[in-house]
Amino acid sequence: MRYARLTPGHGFKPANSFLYYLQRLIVSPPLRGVCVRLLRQWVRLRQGDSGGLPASSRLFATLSADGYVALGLLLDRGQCEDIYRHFEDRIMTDRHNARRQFTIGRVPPETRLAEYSLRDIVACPHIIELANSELLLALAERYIGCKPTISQLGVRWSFPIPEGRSDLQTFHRDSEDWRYFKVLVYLTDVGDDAGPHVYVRGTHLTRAPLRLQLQSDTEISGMYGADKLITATGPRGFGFAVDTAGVHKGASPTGSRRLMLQIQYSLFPSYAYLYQPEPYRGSQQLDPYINRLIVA
Ligand SMILES: O=C(O)CCC(=O)C(=O)O
Repeated sequence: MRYARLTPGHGFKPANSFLYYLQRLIVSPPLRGVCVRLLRQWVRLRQGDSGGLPASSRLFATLSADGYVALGLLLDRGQCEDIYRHFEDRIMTDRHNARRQFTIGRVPPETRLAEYSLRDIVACPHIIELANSELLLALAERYIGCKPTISQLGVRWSFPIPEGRSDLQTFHRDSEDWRYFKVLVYLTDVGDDAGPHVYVRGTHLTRAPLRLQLQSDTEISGMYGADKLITATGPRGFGFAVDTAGVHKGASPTGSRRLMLQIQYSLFPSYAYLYQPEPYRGSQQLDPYINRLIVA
């Protein structure tokens, strides 16, 4: 999977412009709702449902109402350590300069965000199993309304850099598909100084502008009020589900660096990306439809 930039300002070119912009152009929430109902029915007719456990009604209701729900500890300490060790000598790529590649022991001081390859993520212990766990697939099936597709898998470092900020560290909305959400899981402890995720409650239900835009902290607190902001801090292993069609950002770390896993579930592939699925050598039986974009 090659990552294209979804936030404005980087001359982003989607893998399939027609399908990508088609879903972006329909910004009216009721009209999008009608499209989603028709499209999910089409997927249901072709794929059936996964026959898994029903999602917890509380998780589904909170995600639907707020756009954010805490999922508690999704990985234990030992699993987080296994993941950390797996990536310790793997190469990551600077998100803002693909020519710069390094390991965690040799991060250039000016690096703000850096990401591991899909191949290394699929080969990592616990990640594919978590993405295919009953809890997450049941929530995804309920929220998407049909068998979901895993349309993005990422593991990203955020480093404390005194000046500037990246697009992901400024308030924005994503526009990945007709309907989707992300599960974000911290792989290091994240307090206020480690760049926690910040989400504006309820904004996934509001109309998105036609042109994606970045917004300052002052604009966002002026528009929504500080009490609408959810700041997700938690120990390593803590995860939450978030509908990133709503306004959000990863705060810039001011003290500690942050490692985070990101799993995206959607109705269709994200037409922003070119997918190159990678071999999975683990023992879990995977649903080939749900995993088709990431696992060869
Ligand atoms: O790093 C974060 O917490 C936010 C990530 C983000 O903005 C995104 O994936 O669109």
